[in-house]
Amino acid sequence: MKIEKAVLVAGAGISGKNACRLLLEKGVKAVLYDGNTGLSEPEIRNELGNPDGFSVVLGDLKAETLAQAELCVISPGIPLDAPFVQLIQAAGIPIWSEVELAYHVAKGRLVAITGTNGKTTTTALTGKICSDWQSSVFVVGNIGNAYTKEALKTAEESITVAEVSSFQLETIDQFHPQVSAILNITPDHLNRHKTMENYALVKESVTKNQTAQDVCVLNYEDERLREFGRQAAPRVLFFSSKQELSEGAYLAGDEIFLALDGKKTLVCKIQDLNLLGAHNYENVMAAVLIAVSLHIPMDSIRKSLREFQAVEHRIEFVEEKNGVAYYNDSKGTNTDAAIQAIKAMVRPTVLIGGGYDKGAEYDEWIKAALPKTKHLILLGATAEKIGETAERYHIPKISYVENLEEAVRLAAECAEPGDAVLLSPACASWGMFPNYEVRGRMFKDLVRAL
Ligand code: UMA
Repeated sequence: MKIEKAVLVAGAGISGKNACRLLLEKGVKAVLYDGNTGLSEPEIRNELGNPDGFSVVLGDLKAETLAQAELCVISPGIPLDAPFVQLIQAAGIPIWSEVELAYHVAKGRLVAITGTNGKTTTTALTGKICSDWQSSVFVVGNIGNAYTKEALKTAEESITVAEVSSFQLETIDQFHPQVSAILNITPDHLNRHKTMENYALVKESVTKNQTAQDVCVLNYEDERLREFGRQAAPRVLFFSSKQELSEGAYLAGDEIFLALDGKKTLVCKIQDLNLLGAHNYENVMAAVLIAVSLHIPMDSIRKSLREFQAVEHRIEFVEEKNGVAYYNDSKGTNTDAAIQAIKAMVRPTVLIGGGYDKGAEYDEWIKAALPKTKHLILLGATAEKIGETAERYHIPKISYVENLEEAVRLAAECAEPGDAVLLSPACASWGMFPNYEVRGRMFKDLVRAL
């Protein structure tokens, strides 16, 4: 990376601040820009240790700031059609994703996991399998730990396991994982990517620099990915939760098998895992295929699989109160994830949903919820739209509340012993909460305080 002028880093969140730290450590000047004038410049400077060669610009992006920059590193939350991004593009300044910047300085092997759902669980599980096997492992990306925070700590023997979102992939250039995985592609973030085709192409671009020496793990049951696998450049390894494959990983009854190079191996029984639901067995199969591609021995993989616990906010059991089981699925931020969560419920369920409006349709989710949901409690910007859909499908009871406190109170009042209460919003938390983690933790606190 040869930079003579400065790098303009857009977005002063986790990605932007860590990108600046990395640049400054490499002796490159950084200008951190954020549209939010409510942020405090001295606070940001302090947080970064008041370094030389660093400035902060808030509010409007001016021509003199643009003139200082020869590269822009963009945070994933910033859409490329934001007016200030158009100015950067018009000035001919190349735009790199924050993960692209990290990739340029990182060493060792890179695993990049994407897909609409399951990527956090698969990334966490793959990270555990890798770190149980060797010491230098970094788990980064959309999971909440910026890749730029860890990239300079990596060495030739390191493995970096990155969860990458479509937002992060939109502006990659040379980003080149040795092993990639696309777990599934179902509608999400369509307000940003506009069409399903665009969204799918962005996800598939995780393989764009891969060659025949690399591996891409794909879901055989996703028709688009099955087709994509036929013409992808890297070696493709499929997994299937529905049928036996001659090459790849598959679920048969309650057993997961690996078929590779003409040899069939029993990986584990689903009873050996601490994970619930068919989608989780897919995540396990993806992690196993990634791990064998990294030449981690099966005995070590098996031990890690047995020890792994579900990630926070993903169909996470909170507590049983008065015979009612409470589950936190705050990470169910789209309808597909929420469908998996309601399908995993084995009791009559009081379902809490609604949140930020990403322009989704709720029919499929409500249809999946119908057999189990006795009461639907809605909040947030999408409450009314979901409510209208739920009425069309005759969900037995629908209530509207102002906030999560009220939702938990009402759920506790109407749930009976033997029921479940599930927070699985099918929507992002934005608008009411800074992120799904804050929403999930608040839900757990409210449940524990009942
Ligand atoms: N901003 C602007 N102008 C804009 C939009 C945003 O200046 O038009 C500024 C905001 O004022 C704010 C900053 O950008 O100060 C925030 O940047 P960001 O939204 O990219 O947030 P980060 O803190 O950098 O977190 C990002 C990811 N966030 C998003 O993609 C929205 C985190 O994923 C990720 O964990 C983190 O980088 C580290 O890699 C979160 C997420 O919600 C969990 N991801 C989406 C999802 O999983 O569905 C994709």
